[in-house]
Amino acid sequence: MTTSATMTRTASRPQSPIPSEPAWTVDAVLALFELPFADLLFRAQAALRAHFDPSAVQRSTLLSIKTGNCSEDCGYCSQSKRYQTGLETQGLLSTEEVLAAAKAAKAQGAGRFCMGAAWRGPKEKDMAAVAEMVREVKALGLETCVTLGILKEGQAETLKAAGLDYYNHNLDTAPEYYGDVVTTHTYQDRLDTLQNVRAAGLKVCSGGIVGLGETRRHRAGLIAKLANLDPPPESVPINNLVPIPGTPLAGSETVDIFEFVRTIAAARIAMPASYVRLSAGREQMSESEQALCFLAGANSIFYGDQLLTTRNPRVDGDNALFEKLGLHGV
Ligand code: SAM
Ligand code: DTB
Ligand code: SF4
Repeated sequence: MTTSATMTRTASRPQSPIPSEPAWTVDAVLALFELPFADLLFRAQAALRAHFDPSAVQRSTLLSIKTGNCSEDCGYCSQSKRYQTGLETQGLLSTEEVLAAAKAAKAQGAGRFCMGAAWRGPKEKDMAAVAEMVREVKALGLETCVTLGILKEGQAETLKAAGLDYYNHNLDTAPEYYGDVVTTHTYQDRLDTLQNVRAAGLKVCSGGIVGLGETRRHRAGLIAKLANLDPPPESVPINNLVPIPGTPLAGSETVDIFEFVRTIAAARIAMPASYVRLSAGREQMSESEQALCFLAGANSIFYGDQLLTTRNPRVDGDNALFEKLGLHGV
């Protein structure tokens, strides 16, 4: 090929890449919500089966490594210092305390151990301690996840170097509703942290909450936003609000269980290759309601008697439910 031919070809290319259309519009996700329930669940099961063993459920155990006294004003959260929730606060746990909990989680069958801190974001002085926890939990043979809030430049890399697998940072709701839920940080802050996490080579865990007083369109907007991340999060926790007395959103209207199941199904269809986690709120659900969530494509749970500051179903109850449904934990 001659030089001039090469040059002609190069010159005919667009100067900058054409931005690709988002894969999912809010209207397209909304159309999923509006399908007849059986059609929606059928499509969700098909999406699950195209990518996963439909009987395998990923299990993560949570531990709050620093509890309460948080500067942020997230309107659903027991841990904000702005609300009188009666929560007992606790400074950063020692690595020994964390390791004891991680060993117990492993013995119960968890595959991943998730450590959560009630921070706006970690201070530099906290990073060495958290990195040590990650290193030692990883050495037990568990996958590691932390959720520490907004990360500054370089912090995601420090966590990656310590052996971190996943960083959890939820978008929580649609962009246009976020300001009704939190005012002390922005949606863009959340997106920037997810970008830092990705750039450091970590896997992303990001989802949201149903029951914050949002509309169906907001729920569709959250899912579209998550699905259009490039790539989508590997793990998508869908939380049902656990109402915390004393928080501004505690009195939000409860979302009907079928609407919650529809949210799970829409997440499964829009992000077919991601783990969709039936997250907070399981304690308030019957076995049949949880079974519907699994039929709708949920293939991950929080496993262990405690979430961060609230209760989760007991492990023996979960084991019995898995037995009845023919599910197996991974
Ligand atoms: N401070 C960090 C942050 O905000 O990212 C990490 C911990 S924060 C408690 C993690 C997530 O837990 C929130 O983004 C939210 O999705 C979920 N969450 C907190 N309180 C909840 C509640 N009462 N009901 C349901 N989900 C809740
Ligand atoms: C997520 O999406 N849910 C978890 C985890 N990521 C950190 C937290 C749920 C918290 C529920 C309320 C509580 O126990 O404080
Ligand atoms: Fe703090 Fe996280 Fe709770 Fe918001 S959700 S108040 S940042 S602990």
